[in-house]
Amino acid sequence: MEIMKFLGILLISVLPLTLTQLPTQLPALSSLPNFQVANLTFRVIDRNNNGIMELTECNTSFNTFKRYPTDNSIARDWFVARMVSFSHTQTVGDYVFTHYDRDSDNDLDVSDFNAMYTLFDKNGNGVVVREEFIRYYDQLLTNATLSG
Ligand SMILES: [Ca+2]
Ligand SMILES: [Ca+2]
Ligand SMILES: [Ca+2]
Repeated sequence: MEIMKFLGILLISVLPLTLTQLPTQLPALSSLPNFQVANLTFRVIDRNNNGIMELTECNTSFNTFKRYPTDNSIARDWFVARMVSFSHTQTVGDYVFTHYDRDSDNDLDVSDFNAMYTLFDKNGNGVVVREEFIRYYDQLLTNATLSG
């Protein structure tokens, strides 16, 4: 009896936390259309939520993919594993890595991300706005999916 009461109290104290966490939880990316995945990805990268992906935000995103904070680069295996942990398929992770690795040295570093930034910036005005990123990433994911 005591244990049931304890569990009841535990449930009541944990429940509000679970409920407030639910809306921010991302659905499995593999179940969503690429356009929506691109949209969600932009929302994660655009930390100050101003509709622009600043180069600093691009670099912050690069840092979150590092295995250790002191690393200067990201190896293919680690990058693909991270993509899979976000419920992308292995094929998509591999394709995106190959695309991001602009100098094809099988390592992602900040120069690759800077080069990616100029690719995202379709109109070449020095900033990447939401629409530019979403269009680019949507197409990249579509190509990646087709590659498998
Ligand atoms: Ca921003
Ligand atoms: Ca590289
Ligand atoms: Ca632009």
